[in-house]
Amino acid sequence: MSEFFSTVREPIAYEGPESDNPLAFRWYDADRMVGDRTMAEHLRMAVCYWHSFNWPGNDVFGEGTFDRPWLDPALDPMVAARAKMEAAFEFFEKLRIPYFCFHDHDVSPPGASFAQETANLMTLAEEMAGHMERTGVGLLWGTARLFGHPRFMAGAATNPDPAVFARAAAQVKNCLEVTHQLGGENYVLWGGREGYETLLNTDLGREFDQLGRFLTMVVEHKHAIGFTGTILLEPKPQEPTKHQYDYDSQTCYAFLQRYGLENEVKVNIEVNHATLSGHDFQHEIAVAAACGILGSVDANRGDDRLGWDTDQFPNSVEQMSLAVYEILRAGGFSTGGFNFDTKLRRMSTRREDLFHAHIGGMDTMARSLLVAHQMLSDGVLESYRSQRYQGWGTGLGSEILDGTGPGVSLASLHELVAAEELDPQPVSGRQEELENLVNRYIDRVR
Ligand code: XUL
Ligand code: CO
Repeated sequence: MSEFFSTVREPIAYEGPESDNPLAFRWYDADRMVGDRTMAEHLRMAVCYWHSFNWPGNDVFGEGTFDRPWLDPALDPMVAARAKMEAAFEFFEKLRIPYFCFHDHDVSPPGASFAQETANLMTLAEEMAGHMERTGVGLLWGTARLFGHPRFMAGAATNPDPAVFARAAAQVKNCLEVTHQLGGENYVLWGGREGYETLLNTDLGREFDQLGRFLTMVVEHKHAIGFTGTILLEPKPQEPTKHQYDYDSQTCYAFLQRYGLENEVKVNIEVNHATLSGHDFQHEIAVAAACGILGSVDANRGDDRLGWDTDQFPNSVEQMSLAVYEILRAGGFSTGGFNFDTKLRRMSTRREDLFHAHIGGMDTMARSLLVAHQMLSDGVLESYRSQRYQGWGTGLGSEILDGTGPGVSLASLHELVAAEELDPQPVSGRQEELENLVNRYIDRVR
């Protein structure tokens, strides 16, 4: 096999925070124990196939800028797919990343017919299994590309034409089965074009039911084939459609409850999607955790001044520490992990830039893990929180929650307030003190 990333001779190693080697980890030390798990086990990081290997670096105004020879349209598509796969696994191995994620069409050309599409995917999945076996890299999740082809322009499951729904269902069946064969730990459904452009031509209620039916069929098929991974919805508020139905974690939870799927499906929260929906990333994690649907994360970031999905590599330890804190507080990942759903900038044209980008992202996650773990194990924030809510554990608080004593009704509470002249005094929320505390942890952690 000829090397594609030939300027990176050795697998990336941990050298510690003092290292100036740009091709070394300063924080990510895979086997270091953090509490009861290693860093690798906590973070379960993955490279995404699409932005890293299947995107030429084009944008709406300009052509591809990256050196990705397998994307040459003159090549036989199966030959190109194999070259791409070789380069991808060389990258995974040299980066020492434990997982990757893919869309069916990232790894396999769709072909001229559905039969061809299916045959290509089955052939290439088998070859991918060989690469996985050889390198020890696992599959965090698979997903089907239900938004690129013109047939999906008005949605896949939410399309006005049931034949498009059927075609999408067939594609998901293939991809779910391949994910299962490859030992994938999750299966993701990002609602690519499940949304609308204008209400003038859209029947919202009908489209909700179509989406509910589709997801129910996915869950039924998961059980039929014995797939034990998690099915994940990926919330996003807009882009490509003006309004996407899986707007944010809370919207997804309401949708899952409506169709009786809240115990079957969780969410894959993406940082940049969270910020596009007007929330902090940390908020999205906390909502999902509170609803019991926290599944996995697409780790990237947006740009404060741009209102679209820039998918940049994460580099804010503060942002990630707060989110990892919420994840650890909820018990950590089970089947989920951190997938780098991230794009290089178009000017990062050296092959090696893909390494620098991922090393920075992995170090950001590792350092954030150390901060979050230390904050959680010291219990400082938790003791503030429990002190703040202590009134709800006993006496009046528990009577209100249980509907007993004076907590039975509005009328009984009215009686209590009138009889005792209840006049609770404001208590400081101590926000700035807590923010300073987080910064102290970021400064001190090693
Ligand atoms: C799109 C996005 C996708 C999903 C997988 O914004 O995040 O890459 O993660 O389809
Ligand atoms: Co994503």
